[in-house]
Amino acid sequence: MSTESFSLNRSNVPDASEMRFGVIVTEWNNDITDKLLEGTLRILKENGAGEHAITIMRVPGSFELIYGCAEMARHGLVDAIIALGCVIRGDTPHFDYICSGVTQELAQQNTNGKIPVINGVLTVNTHEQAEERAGGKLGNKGEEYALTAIMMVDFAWALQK
Ligand code: DLZ
Repeated sequence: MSTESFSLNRSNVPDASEMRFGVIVTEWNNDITDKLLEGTLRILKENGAGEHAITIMRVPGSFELIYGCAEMARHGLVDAIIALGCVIRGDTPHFDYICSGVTQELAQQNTNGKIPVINGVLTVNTHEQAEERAGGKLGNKGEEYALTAIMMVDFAWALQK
């Protein structure tokens, strides 16, 4: 199944009114990441998250999401972090290094850290593919990242009961 035909079930989303979220957004490709942010905020708020419960911070590029997420988690003020970035393939191997570095490091943070870190980094071949996924014909992936964050906080809290 293509990932493009997959979507999360939106009918039974946990209440997010007591949840606190960190959203870290890259300046690189900010025409795309700002749209991902819009989608993320829309869904967090639609499901009850208050304005005051969402901390938004910016970092230069996707590589800096690693440090940003680790530091935000260390401060312990949020229940989940959503990392929003967009890496577009260029003419050099830089794309591969950034993508694998960010993916591995965010995975490590999920394994070793105390809160879920949602990988909201689009990795695409062209700017057009990014636009399609940031409010274009394939929807806004920021919405999926928000739903995922809510579901993972609910998961974590269910284990604490
Ligand atoms: C350097 C770079 C390049 C070429 N492309 C992107 C990109 O498409 N998306 C992105 O988020 N960041 C890019 N960067 C910047 C790196 O993520 C990082 O900011 C620098 O390598 C400095 O650590």
